[in-house]
Amino acid sequence: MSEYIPSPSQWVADQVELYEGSNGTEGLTLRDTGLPVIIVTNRGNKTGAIRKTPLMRVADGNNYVLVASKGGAPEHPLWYHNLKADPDVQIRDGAQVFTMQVREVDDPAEKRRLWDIAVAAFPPYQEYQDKTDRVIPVFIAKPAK
Ligand code: F42
Repeated sequence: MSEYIPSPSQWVADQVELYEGSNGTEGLTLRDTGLPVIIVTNRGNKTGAIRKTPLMRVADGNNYVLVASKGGAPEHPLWYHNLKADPDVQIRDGAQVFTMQVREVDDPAEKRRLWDIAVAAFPPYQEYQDKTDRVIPVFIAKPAK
């Protein structure tokens, strides 16, 4: 078992601790938005450590859409590089935990469809895209075979 290294961002680490510590019964939403969050558990591509990243819950059937927005920051979040290097993840959605595999969505039509679903679930994603020069990456997570 690898070491788990919490996020250096305190509010993020706090959300993970509450969410996971309660087995997905508390800390389920982003601050006061009331909008649901999932927790992605993955491996760091340099440290090999376990990382846990809360993201907005964007569902497409049994799949999840992961949006690497980082609040519209100029650079991709580090978890983007982690998922590119190792696509095997666990996703906690409330009390349920799924073993999943992620893939970055490159196809323009597929990306447009998933982007629209993401913005419907969390409208600020569009503001984040509008304020940054980078194209925000999107992953699709599917149940592992
Ligand atoms: N971020 C999003 O991008 N999209 C969302 O939908 C989203 C929703 C959300 C909801 C609730 C919440 O609490 C947070 C939310 N966030 C969302 C923020 C998200 O959880 C991340 O904190 C944010 O995207 C920044 O990701 P980051 O991976 O850049 O995090 C930094 C702060 C971080 O953890 N840095 C670590 C550190 O020690 O500096 C390094 C982490 C790391 O992965 N290291 C790798 C390793 O090997 O261990 C090496 C990575 C490399 O390639 O260098």
